[in-house]
Amino acid sequence: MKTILDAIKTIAVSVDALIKEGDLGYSTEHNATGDAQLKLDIAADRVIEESLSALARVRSIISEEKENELILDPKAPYTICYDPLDGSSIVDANFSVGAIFGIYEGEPAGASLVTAAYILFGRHIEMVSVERGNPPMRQRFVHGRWQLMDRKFMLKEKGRHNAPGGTQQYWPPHHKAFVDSLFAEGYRLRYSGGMVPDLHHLIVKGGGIFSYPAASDLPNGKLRQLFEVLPFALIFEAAGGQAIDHHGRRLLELAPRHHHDTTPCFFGSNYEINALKKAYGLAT
Ligand code: P6P
Repeated sequence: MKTILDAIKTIAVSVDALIKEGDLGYSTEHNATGDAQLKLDIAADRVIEESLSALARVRSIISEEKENELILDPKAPYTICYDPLDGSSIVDANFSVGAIFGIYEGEPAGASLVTAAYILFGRHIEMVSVERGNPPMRQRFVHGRWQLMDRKFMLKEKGRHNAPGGTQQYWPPHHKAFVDSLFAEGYRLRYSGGMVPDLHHLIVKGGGIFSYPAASDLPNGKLRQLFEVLPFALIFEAAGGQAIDHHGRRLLELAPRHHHDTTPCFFGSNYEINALKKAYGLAT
């Protein structure tokens, strides 16, 4: 697994350079979910595909930017699912964006996710990785080298930040009432529209909640299970938090039928997730 994580570090530096120099224009293409693709999406995807294809022990790679799985070695153990540039719709505003990786042993699903990692392209490059069972590992790339940071990064029982995703006018009433109840308790709004910076912020600040509900415009949510949701579920659970769907199921119990399936998702500290379960009429 170290070889794969080292490759992701090298990818981080290459994609960061692309973001800084790259063409922010749109291509004529669309990804599997129908999103228009930036030339940067395609360039980042190409860098990652090239790097991961050169690794041993990788059975296949599945990109958010491509419809089909790329089979590399049918006898190898790992399938790597990745979102090469998450938040490309905010990169032109110079907001921080990220890349997300889920490494699965066997058919990709919550139960087969063995390692999750994300890269945050911010003031400096930061990588967070969690291997199932191992403590979380947090490193940042500053002044040309990777520095190991605090390994603990545990969430507190209760946080102070609320990151509500989606379009409010399409939220179900009980979700709107839940989000408003946190603000009425004094929670601060922290939402950039980039999943990686928004969830990284909760981890660094020690808690709170990120929510992307089932809504009338997106009844199955927006975020993709294999490339976005399941990797962050492993990371949040490793940090002592919870990661559930709108039925109260642990996200790591999900098994998508199709590679690009999405799901409503909630990530956060215990207090906020339990409050959401109550608002949704779920057992706590
Ligand atoms: P909304 C970015 O497009 C993304 O896929 C995630 O990075 C982010 O959390 C979400 O969509 C934002 O969606 O509907 O709140 O703008």
